[in-house]
Amino acid sequence: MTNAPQTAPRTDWTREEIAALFDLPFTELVFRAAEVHRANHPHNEVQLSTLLSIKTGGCAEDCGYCSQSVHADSGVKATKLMDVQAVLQRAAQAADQGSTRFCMGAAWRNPKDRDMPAIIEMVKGVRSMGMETCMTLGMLTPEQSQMLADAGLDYYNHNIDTSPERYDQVITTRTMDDRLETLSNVRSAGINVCSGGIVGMGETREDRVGFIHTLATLPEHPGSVPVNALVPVKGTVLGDMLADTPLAKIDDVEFVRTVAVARITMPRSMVRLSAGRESMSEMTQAMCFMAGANSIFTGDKLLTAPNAGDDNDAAMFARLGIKPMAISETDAQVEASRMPKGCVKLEAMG
Ligand code: SAM
Ligand code: DTB
Ligand code: SF4
Repeated sequence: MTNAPQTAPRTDWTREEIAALFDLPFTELVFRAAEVHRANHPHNEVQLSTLLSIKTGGCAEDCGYCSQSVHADSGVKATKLMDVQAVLQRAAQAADQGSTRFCMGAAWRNPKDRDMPAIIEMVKGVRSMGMETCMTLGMLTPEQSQMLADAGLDYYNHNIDTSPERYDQVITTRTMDDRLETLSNVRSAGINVCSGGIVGMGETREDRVGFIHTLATLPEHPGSVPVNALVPVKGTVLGDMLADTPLAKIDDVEFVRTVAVARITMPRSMVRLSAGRESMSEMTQAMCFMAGANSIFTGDKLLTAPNAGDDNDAAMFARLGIKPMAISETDAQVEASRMPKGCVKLEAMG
């Protein structure tokens, strides 16, 4: 970190202010984002999270980007909820590879009460390995949020995905307000919120402004903000739309701008360069790190889509001089206070 004063988070951003950030000359925007990043986070350090799909496919929701929806013709097979021991084995492998957060995702509209005991065992088991835990299971009731909080869940991922105006063109089986209600339930239970969305779904600049505005004006900024680049999957509404209209694709400069605006408006949050890195050039990823992205998903696979892979990431980190972030830094300070005594801090990726 630099000696520059840390930027106090503001939750009163206006759309005009956010639009004006997007409109800045590119190098000015990235420069400002880098300043905010350095004042609030260790620079040249990127946090590593690992994803595991604990229940794949067969989801009743109709999210237009998702390979796991029953409404898509993507060829993804539906599976049952994984066995707890199998999940813990995968978490141990991730810890060995230097990952500090283990994110477990289920293709559900919401978890059923009968699923909760296994889910809770997964949270407790992963925490006992000294990793941070994250789950993304769809909508949660206040009671389910409290059960997960009591089990020690560190983060809950629940994305708002796009602007309020565009939401019903992407998903019709739930509303943005449903999404915000779950975020409120999670926050009230004392779990850290992880919420972001997807860019490159054919949305307008105004939608990207609305997307960031919604996140940056939540009662508290999410601890983590995943910025996904759409992975266009054949057989999904949006994957097929983009294949037919390539001009609707987002360009790399606009993607980096979105990361930079997220960094400036939510200075203390971890901004995660999430899905879509597999087809992103190293230079675009480097620009995202410059613009304040400080977290990635590691490994060869996201939930169903390919990811960059540990070897490629280790080589990229070496070339860029980036170090994996230890668990004790930045937002992990919050969870560190909740870690069971005697937990060992993880060594960085070798
Ligand atoms: N079912 C839960 C839910 O929707 O909240 C959890 C899993 S869901 C796959 C998690 C997030 O992954 C979505 O909210 C979306 O932002 C992201 N995602 C899904 N498919 C994607 C794709 N093809 N490209 C980029 N991001 C995607
Ligand atoms: C998030 O924002 N991105 C991750 C995580 N949260 C769960 C998921 C990305 C999924 C990419 C498409 C797939 O693997 O199917
Ligand atoms: Fe289901 Fe989540 Fe995919 Fe939507 S994004 S279809 S809720 S798994």
